[in-house]
Amino acid sequence: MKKSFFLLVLLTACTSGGQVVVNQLGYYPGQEKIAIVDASFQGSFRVVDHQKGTTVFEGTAGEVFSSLFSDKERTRLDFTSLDSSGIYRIVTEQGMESPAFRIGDSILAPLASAALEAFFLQRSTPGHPDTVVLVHASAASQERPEGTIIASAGGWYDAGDYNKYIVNASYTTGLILAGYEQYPGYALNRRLLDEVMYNLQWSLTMQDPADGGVYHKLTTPEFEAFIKPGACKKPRYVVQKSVTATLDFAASMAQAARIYRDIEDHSSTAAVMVKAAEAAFCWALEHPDALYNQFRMNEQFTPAIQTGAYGDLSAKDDFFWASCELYLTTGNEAYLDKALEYAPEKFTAPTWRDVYGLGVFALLTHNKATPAMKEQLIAFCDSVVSLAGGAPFASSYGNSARDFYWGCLSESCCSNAISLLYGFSQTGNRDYLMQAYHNMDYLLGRNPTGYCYVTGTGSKSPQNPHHRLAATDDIPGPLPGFLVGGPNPARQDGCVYPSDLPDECYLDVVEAFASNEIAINWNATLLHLAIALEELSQLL
Ligand code: 9MR
Repeated sequence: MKKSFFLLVLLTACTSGGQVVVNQLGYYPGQEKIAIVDASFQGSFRVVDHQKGTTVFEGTAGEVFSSLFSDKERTRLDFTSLDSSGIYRIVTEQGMESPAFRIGDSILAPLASAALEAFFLQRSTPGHPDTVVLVHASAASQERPEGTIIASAGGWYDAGDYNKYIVNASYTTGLILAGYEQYPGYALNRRLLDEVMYNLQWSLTMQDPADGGVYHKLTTPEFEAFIKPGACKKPRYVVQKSVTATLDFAASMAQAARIYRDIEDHSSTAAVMVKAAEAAFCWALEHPDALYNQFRMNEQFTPAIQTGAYGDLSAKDDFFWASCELYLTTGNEAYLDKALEYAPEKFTAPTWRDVYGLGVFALLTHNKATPAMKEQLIAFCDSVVSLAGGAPFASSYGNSARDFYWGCLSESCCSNAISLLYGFSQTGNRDYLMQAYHNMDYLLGRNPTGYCYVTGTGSKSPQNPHHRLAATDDIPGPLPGFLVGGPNPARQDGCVYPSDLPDECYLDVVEAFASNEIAINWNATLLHLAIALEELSQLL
């Protein structure tokens, strides 16, 4: 009794709290390999063969870092020099253990293919055939008065809901195809192109052939309940054409036309796409102020539309992205002039709301970026890398309370890492490369909650995402390959969360749409990043 009391005191003196978190998928042999003890800890640790229990590496705890927004401390365990392939776990002197993880090649290949197949699972057919879609009053035109029936079949559901939104869909295909252009050697690229084409075919139906404008979204007035797709009865509408949807459509169609014109079975669609893109751009030039404002729309038209708004206060970034893609595809210098007119003043990692980065990526890939754009990207990468020095989880992401908001794991953690890799391709700066891997480590388990935030992956991953398809398919567990939104202290869902700390404000229940939804744009960042890191692992 006395002895165990003494042991307990000793243990508490050396550490408080106590999980050891790792990237649950593992590490490439040449990668920096860090595990984190979720407490202040001094002492030794071992990496052991997961099955045999034999020790393959011994080390001592590294630096202890304090969180900048909580009173928590975390300790680094560095085992970078272990580079032999195998399945391992970490055991500390006091007996704390990490989940099992792998060291070896092709670590992220299964993640990339799961993230790709997640798009297949999100297909809206046959659940919603969308052969009978009504033109909403806000979208009525002479040729298509209110109530006109159009067909708008295909396309992926946006997220946990069953609607289809052009702004987000265009960002999604744009970022995936940017990855295709940047990493042409990826083994599943043909599959990727076919899957992306499925969504692009739907996007084409969202353009009004009479004037080139593009409907902002295809939606029910309110979100459907958590019912099977085939059981949904609410009418579906196309609503108001918007300048952001039209420009994002123009950008993604121009980009796709450039890529698919050389791909067997798709070249005829590519010809249609470039025309659609140019017509859309013309419409946008004539309607630069047609921003989507759902609140104002609902004051004028019925039925009121309450689903995701994807509203935006500015279309400048959308003008930029569309001009860049149209220039690269057509070679028409007038588009280059437009791109320069709307060029950003600083680099920002791309999100559905801010697509400047997608234009910059396209220009970089085709060696057409201006020196200023390159400098801005490098300044961005340097500032991201500078955050990693004292980072409790050895990642540039997650060190500020502001890193946590709706969709943050995609919009910040993944999107920053993708941008770092464009910086790496421009400069060869290996700090950028290494930090991109560290962001992926954060995403896949080396973080405060210990969750690997991708469904069906790792040893502790979301089981109950806010995902109507998964929740109603009569099969226990989630659909695999989906990144969830991540910790979000704003908690717009009103759920009771286990912690108030920004980086622990994550809840794995179906109702928690503010932290536990899935979405195609978030998966696009996951897919692009997983492919990039898998392809670049040859350089480690
Ligand atoms: O990703 C969007 C996020 O940036 C917004 O803060 C949030 C609230 O407007 O909406 C998110 O997008 C949702 C969309 O509006 C509807 N489908 C589900 C999307 C993911 O939550």
